[in-house]
Parts: sequence; C-alpha cells; structure tokens
Amino acid sequence: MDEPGTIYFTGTAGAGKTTFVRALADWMKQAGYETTVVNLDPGSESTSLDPDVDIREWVRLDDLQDEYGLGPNGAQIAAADMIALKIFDVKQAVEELKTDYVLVDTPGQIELFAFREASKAIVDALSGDRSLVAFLFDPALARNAAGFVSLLMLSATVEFRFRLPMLNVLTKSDVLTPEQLRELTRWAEDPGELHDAVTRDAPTPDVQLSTELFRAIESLGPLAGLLATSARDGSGLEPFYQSAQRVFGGGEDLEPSHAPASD
Ligand SMILES: Nc1nc2c(ncn2[C@@H]2O[C@H](COP(=O)(O)OP(=O)(O)O)[C@@H](O)[C@H]2O)c(=O)[nH]1
Ligand SMILES: [Mg+2]
Repeated sequence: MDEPGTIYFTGTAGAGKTTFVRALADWMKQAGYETTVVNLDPGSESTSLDPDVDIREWVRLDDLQDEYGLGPNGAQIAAADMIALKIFDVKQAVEELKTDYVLVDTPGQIELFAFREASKAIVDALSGDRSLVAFLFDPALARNAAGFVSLLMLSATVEFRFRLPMLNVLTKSDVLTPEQLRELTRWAEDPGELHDAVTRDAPTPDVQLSTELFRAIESLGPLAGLLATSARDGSGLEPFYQSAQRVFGGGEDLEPSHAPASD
C-alpha cells in the first residue's frame, strides 16, 4: 500500500479545526475513503471529535497540572514537548490502522504547535512524502482586511516552519453573507483588491505599515486562493478533498477503498 496522505489542521484558537476534522472525516467516510482521525491536542475536551488515535492516551493536560503543580499555560508548554517524546507511539497506532488518509487535529492555540521546536519533530515523525498543512481562516478575523493580512502572514509562518505544501481554508462560511464571501474570495485571488482594502481600512499612520506588510506577503509568492468551507452545512468539503488529493497525487484521484456508504 502507498503511504497515507497526512493532513495537519492548523489555525488560531476557535478557527474550527476540531469541527472541520470531524466533518471532513465523516464526509470522506460516506464517500468511501478510509481515514484515521488523530487528536494531538492534549487539552482537548471535545467529545465530538471521537479520534481513532488520541494523544491523551499518553499525555493529558489535567494530569500534568496535578503531577507537577503547573498552571494551564505551563502545562500546555510541558505537554507540547512531551508529545514529541510519545510521537512514535502515536505513529505506530496510526500505522496499525492502515488507512489511506490521516487527519491530524492540532492544539487549540496555534503557537503551541507552530512555534515550538518539538512540533517540527512531531511533524517529521508522522509525515511521509504525502503530507500537507491546512491553515484555517476564521471569518471572525478574516472578515476585515487587516485581519485577513495577519492570517496570511501566520499561514506563511507555518509554511516557513514546516516546509510542507499548504492549503488556505476559510471555515464557517455559513456565517458570512454572500457579499462578504465574495469580497474575501476576491482578496485571496487578487493582491490589488486586498491592498486597496488594507489601505482603505487603515488609520492614516498605519497605511505605510500595512503596505509594507502587504508587500512582504506578495513577495512570498502568489496568493494561492482561499477555499470556502463550512463544517455546519458541509459546503466545500468535497473541493477540499480534491485540492488535497491534487497536492498528494499530482491530480490523480484515489479509488475509494470500499464502496461509498449509501445514505
Ligand atoms: N457557524 C459555524 N460554526 C462553526 C463551524 N465550525 C466550527 N464552528 C464553531 O466554532 C467554534 C470553535 O470550533 P472548534 O472546532 O472547537 O475550533 P478549534 O479551536 O480550531 O478546534 C465552536 O463553537 C464551533 O461550534 C461552522 O462551520 N459554522
Ligand atoms: Mg480544537
């Protein structure tokens, strides 16, 4: 069997990572693709994710707080490093399930994943040649031009850290009006539109900074577009799968590993 396609889901706290992973795994299952859902958030209290492999079997935030008398932030940081020590157990558990795709939900706070050396080790251990990072844009932040630029920079930072192909994804598109959604899509496709919006929104003293930041983003490469999705109404899940598949397979679709479930 080919090695699985592994997708890491990153984004600011509350961007919708956990909800998206569950919705995508459910969609993929009914479309006939076998997935393994991995939870790498040691503080996750989500009962809805229902992961197949759960880091909390090895590292639990509440245990660390009790054992070492750490506060929530200290425990998060200790946990981020301890996960790296357990990553080969996680890898083994994932390999035993032998699915075509592995969907990895990452810790709620992005800095715990994106800015720690341990995460690089985690990603290196879990990733084969077919891996990508999905960076989720929360509409609450992406809705205005300055927030949108900030998220683009954060996404570029994640790319810089992990050196993996990236997909930028807008979550919760159901909360946006069609007009708002069109505007965000234009920003992602046309640097000129985004630049105009940034300078229009910025208070005068900020215009220069916004422009400079914008140029930095532009020079990182073409804005690759933003895929609008909603875990709530299911929109964008199939296009997301197809985009990921293009990254993994150079365009070829995998045959479903079993017949799609009928609804
Ligand atoms: N309207 C709407 N809300 C969503 C959607 N996806 C997630 N949410 C909500 O956004 C909040 C944060 O979601 P969560 O998946 O926990 O974010 P995470 O911190 O990135 O894992 C929760 O209250 C979710 O119910 C969506 O597609 N539409
Ligand atoms: Mg989460």
